[in-house]
Amino acid sequence: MLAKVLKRALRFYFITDDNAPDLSPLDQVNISINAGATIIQYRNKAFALHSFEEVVAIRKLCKNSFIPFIVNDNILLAKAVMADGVHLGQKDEDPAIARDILGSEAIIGTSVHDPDELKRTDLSNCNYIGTGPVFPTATKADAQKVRGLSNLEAVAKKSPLPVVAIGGITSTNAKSCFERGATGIAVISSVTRSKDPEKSAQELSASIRNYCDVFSQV
Ligand code: TZP
Ligand code: MG
Repeated sequence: MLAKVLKRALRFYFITDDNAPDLSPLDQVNISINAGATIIQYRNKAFALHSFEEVVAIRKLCKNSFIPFIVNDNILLAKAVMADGVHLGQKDEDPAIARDILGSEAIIGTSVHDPDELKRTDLSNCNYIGTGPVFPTATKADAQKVRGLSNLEAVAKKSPLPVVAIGGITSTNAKSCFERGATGIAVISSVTRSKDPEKSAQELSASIRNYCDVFSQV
Protein backbone atom coordinates (compact mmCIF):
# COMPACT_ATOMS: atom_id res chain seq x y z
CA MET A 1 0.00 0.00 0.00
CA LEU A 2 1.26 3.46 -0.87
CA ALA A 3 2.47 5.44 2.15
CA LYS A 4 0.02 8.21 1.37
CA VAL A 5 -2.92 5.81 1.14
CA LEU A 6 -1.92 4.17 4.43
CA LYS A 7 -1.69 7.55 6.17
CA ARG A 8 -5.22 8.43 5.13
CA ALA A 9 -6.43 5.01 6.22
CA LEU A 10 -4.97 5.46 9.69
CA ARG A 11 -6.96 8.62 10.50
CA PHE A 12 -9.97 7.03 12.19
CA TYR A 13 -8.85 3.66 13.51
CA PHE A 14 -11.64 1.74 15.21
CA ILE A 15 -10.79 -1.24 17.42
CA THR A 16 -13.47 -3.74 18.48
CA ASP A 17 -14.42 -4.07 22.12
CA ASP A 18 -14.56 -7.69 23.28
CA ASN A 19 -16.46 -6.72 26.42
CA ALA A 20 -19.08 -4.25 25.29
CA PRO A 21 -22.30 -5.04 27.13
CA ASP A 22 -24.78 -4.08 24.41
CA LEU A 23 -23.02 -4.21 21.06
CA SER A 24 -21.55 -7.15 19.18
CA PRO A 25 -18.21 -6.56 17.44
CA LEU A 26 -20.01 -6.72 14.08
CA ASP A 27 -22.51 -4.04 15.19
CA GLN A 28 -19.63 -1.90 16.48
CA VAL A 29 -17.85 -2.15 13.14
CA ASN A 30 -21.05 -1.38 11.24
CA ILE A 31 -21.64 1.76 13.29
CA SER A 32 -18.03 2.88 12.97
CA ILE A 33 -17.84 2.36 9.22
CA ASN A 34 -21.15 4.14 8.71
CA ALA A 35 -19.75 7.07 10.66
CA GLY A 36 -16.55 7.18 8.60
CA ALA A 37 -13.99 4.91 10.27
CA THR A 38 -11.06 4.43 7.91
CA ILE A 39 -9.50 1.22 9.27
CA ILE A 40 -10.80 -1.54 11.56
CA GLN A 41 -8.96 -3.76 14.01
CA TYR A 42 -10.48 -6.93 15.44
CA ARG A 43 -9.28 -7.20 19.04
CA ASN A 44 -10.47 -10.12 21.11
CA LYS A 45 -8.21 -11.13 23.96
CA ALA A 46 -10.30 -14.26 24.56
CA PHE A 47 -10.49 -15.30 20.93
CA ALA A 48 -11.56 -18.90 20.40
CA LEU A 49 -12.67 -20.67 17.26
CA HIS A 50 -16.37 -20.24 18.01
CA SER A 51 -15.80 -16.55 17.18
CA PHE A 52 -14.32 -17.33 13.77
CA GLU A 53 -17.56 -16.62 11.85
CA GLU A 54 -17.78 -13.24 13.57
CA VAL A 55 -14.31 -12.38 12.29
CA VAL A 56 -15.22 -13.55 8.78
CA ALA A 57 -18.34 -11.35 8.83
CA ILE A 58 -16.34 -8.30 9.93
CA ARG A 59 -13.69 -9.03 7.35
CA LYS A 60 -16.39 -9.17 4.63
CA LEU A 61 -17.96 -5.94 5.78
CA CYS A 62 -14.59 -4.17 5.65
CA LYS A 63 -13.85 -5.56 2.21
CA ASN A 64 -17.23 -4.44 0.88
CA SER A 65 -16.59 -0.99 2.37
CA PHE A 66 -13.02 -0.80 0.95
CA ILE A 67 -11.60 -0.41 4.44
CA PRO A 68 -8.45 -2.19 5.62
CA PHE A 69 -9.01 -4.92 8.20
CA ILE A 70 -6.36 -5.61 10.85
CA VAL A 71 -6.27 -8.42 13.41
CA ASN A 72 -4.79 -7.80 16.85
CA ASP A 73 -2.12 -10.24 18.11
CA ASN A 74 -3.05 -13.30 16.07
CA ILE A 75 -1.04 -13.71 12.86
CA LEU A 76 -2.64 -17.02 11.93
CA LEU A 77 -6.16 -15.64 12.37
CA ALA A 78 -5.13 -12.73 10.13
CA LYS A 79 -3.87 -15.23 7.56
CA ALA A 80 -7.01 -17.41 7.80
CA VAL A 81 -9.40 -14.54 7.06
CA MET A 82 -7.05 -12.87 4.58
CA ALA A 83 -6.88 -9.74 6.71
CA ASP A 84 -4.99 -6.73 5.41
CA GLY A 85 -2.63 -6.87 8.35
CA VAL A 86 -1.90 -7.45 11.99
CA HIS A 87 -1.12 -5.35 15.05
CA LEU A 88 1.57 -6.71 17.35
CA GLY A 89 2.56 -5.42 20.78
CA GLN A 90 6.09 -5.50 22.16
CA LYS A 91 5.41 -8.88 23.79
CA ASP A 92 3.69 -10.45 20.79
CA GLU A 93 5.27 -12.30 17.87
CA ASP A 94 8.09 -10.70 15.94
CA PRO A 95 6.84 -8.52 13.04
CA ALA A 96 9.38 -10.37 10.84
CA ILE A 97 7.36 -13.56 11.32
CA ALA A 98 4.15 -11.72 10.44
CA ARG A 99 5.83 -10.39 7.31
CA ASP A 100 6.89 -13.90 6.26
CA ILE A 101 3.41 -15.29 6.80
CA LEU A 102 1.26 -12.39 5.59
CA GLY A 103 3.45 -11.16 2.77
CA SER A 104 4.99 -7.95 1.54
CA GLU A 105 1.69 -6.08 1.14
CA ALA A 106 0.43 -6.69 4.68
CA ILE A 107 -0.01 -3.73 7.00
CA ILE A 108 1.94 -4.49 10.16
CA GLY A 109 1.64 -2.25 13.19
CA THR A 110 3.47 -2.34 16.48
CA SER A 111 3.05 -0.60 19.82
CA VAL A 112 5.70 1.78 21.09
CA HIS A 113 5.21 3.57 24.39
CA ASP A 114 7.89 6.24 24.43
CA PRO A 115 10.93 7.56 22.54
CA ASP A 116 13.34 5.17 24.32
CA GLU A 117 11.30 2.14 23.34
CA LEU A 118 11.07 3.55 19.82
CA LYS A 119 14.87 3.61 19.63
CA ARG A 120 15.08 -0.01 20.75
CA THR A 121 12.34 -1.30 18.40
CA ASP A 122 13.18 -2.85 15.06
CA LEU A 123 10.68 -1.27 12.70
CA SER A 124 12.04 -2.82 9.54
CA ASN A 125 8.92 -4.97 9.04
CA CYS A 126 6.41 -2.45 10.34
CA ASN A 127 4.21 0.07 8.53
CA TYR A 128 2.91 2.14 11.43
CA ILE A 129 3.21 2.44 15.19
CA GLY A 130 0.56 2.86 17.85
CA THR A 131 1.45 4.88 20.93
CA GLY A 132 -0.23 5.56 24.25
CA PRO A 133 -2.14 5.53 26.43
CA VAL A 134 -2.28 9.23 25.68
CA PHE A 135 -5.16 9.73 28.13
CA PRO A 136 -6.56 7.55 30.93
CA THR A 137 -8.31 4.44 29.68
CA ALA A 138 -10.38 1.81 31.40
CA THR A 139 -10.45 -0.46 28.37
CA LYS A 140 -7.06 -2.17 28.46
CA ALA A 141 -6.66 -4.08 31.70
CA ASP A 142 -2.86 -4.14 31.50
CA ALA A 143 -2.39 -0.70 29.98
CA GLN A 144 0.85 1.03 30.84
CA LYS A 145 0.80 4.37 32.68
CA VAL A 146 -0.74 7.36 30.93
CA ARG A 147 1.86 9.00 28.69
CA GLY A 148 0.21 12.29 27.77
CA LEU A 149 0.43 14.57 24.78
CA SER A 150 4.09 15.59 25.20
CA ASN A 151 5.13 11.95 24.95
CA LEU A 152 2.96 11.54 21.86
CA GLU A 153 4.67 14.56 20.32
CA ALA A 154 8.14 13.23 21.18
CA VAL A 155 7.36 9.82 19.66
CA ALA A 156 5.79 11.37 16.56
CA LYS A 157 8.85 13.62 16.02
CA LYS A 158 11.24 10.68 16.14
CA SER A 159 9.17 8.06 14.37
CA PRO A 160 10.03 7.20 10.77
CA LEU A 161 6.55 5.66 10.48
CA PRO A 162 3.06 7.13 10.83
CA VAL A 163 1.91 7.27 14.45
CA VAL A 164 -1.55 6.34 15.70
CA ALA A 165 -2.45 7.75 19.11
CA ILE A 166 -4.45 5.51 21.45
CA GLY A 167 -5.97 5.56 24.91
CA GLY A 168 -8.92 7.61 26.14
CA ILE A 169 -9.43 9.44 22.87
CA THR A 170 -12.78 11.15 22.29
CA SER A 171 -14.25 13.68 19.87
CA THR A 172 -13.16 16.40 22.33
CA ASN A 173 -9.48 15.53 22.62
CA ALA A 174 -8.85 13.96 19.17
CA LYS A 175 -7.75 17.31 17.74
CA SER A 176 -5.00 17.66 20.36
CA CYS A 177 -3.52 14.33 19.19
CA PHE A 178 -3.34 15.49 15.58
CA GLU A 179 -1.82 18.79 16.71
CA ARG A 180 0.96 16.83 18.45
CA GLY A 181 1.82 14.91 15.30
CA ALA A 182 -0.47 11.87 15.24
CA THR A 183 -1.38 10.62 11.80
CA GLY A 184 -4.47 8.95 13.21
CA ILE A 185 -6.35 8.17 16.38
CA ALA A 186 -7.47 4.75 17.58
CA VAL A 187 -10.58 4.36 19.72
CA ILE A 188 -12.60 1.72 21.46
CA SER A 189 -14.80 2.95 24.31
CA SER A 190 -15.69 6.39 23.03
CA VAL A 191 -17.81 4.50 20.50
CA THR A 192 -18.62 1.19 22.18
CA ARG A 193 -19.46 2.42 25.69
CA SER A 194 -21.34 5.53 24.62
CA LYS A 195 -25.06 5.83 25.40
CA ASP A 196 -25.45 6.70 21.74
CA PRO A 197 -22.68 4.92 19.79
CA GLU A 198 -23.87 6.18 16.38
CA LYS A 199 -23.81 9.79 17.54
CA SER A 200 -20.43 9.44 19.26
CA ALA A 201 -18.88 7.80 16.19
CA GLN A 202 -20.27 10.60 14.00
CA GLU A 203 -18.90 13.25 16.35
CA LEU A 204 -15.50 11.62 16.38
CA SER A 205 -15.50 11.40 12.62
CA ALA A 206 -16.49 15.05 12.28
CA SER A 207 -13.70 16.21 14.61
CA ILE A 208 -11.13 14.15 12.68
CA ARG A 209 -12.34 15.47 9.32
CA ASN A 210 -12.43 19.05 10.59
CA TYR A 211 -8.81 18.85 11.60
CA CYS A 212 -7.38 16.66 8.84
CA ASP A 213 -9.10 18.30 5.89
CA VAL A 214 -7.79 21.70 6.90
CA PHE A 215 -4.27 20.86 8.04
CA SER A 216 -3.17 17.54 6.64
CA GLN A 217 -0.90 17.29 3.64
CA VAL A 218 -2.36 13.93 2.65
N1 TZP B 1 -3.67 0.14 24.02
C1 TZP B 1 -3.31 1.21 24.72
S1 TZP B 1 -4.65 1.98 25.42
C2 TZP B 1 -5.72 0.86 24.73
C3 TZP B 1 -5.01 -0.08 24.00
C4 TZP B 1 -5.58 -1.22 23.27
C5 TZP B 1 -7.19 0.91 24.94
C6 TZP B 1 -7.84 1.98 24.17
O1 TZP B 1 -9.23 2.00 24.43
P1 TZP B 1 -10.05 3.32 24.67
O2 TZP B 1 -11.37 2.80 25.17
O3 TZP B 1 -10.19 4.01 23.35
O4 TZP B 1 -9.33 4.13 25.73
MG1 MG C 1 -0.97 -7.53 21.51
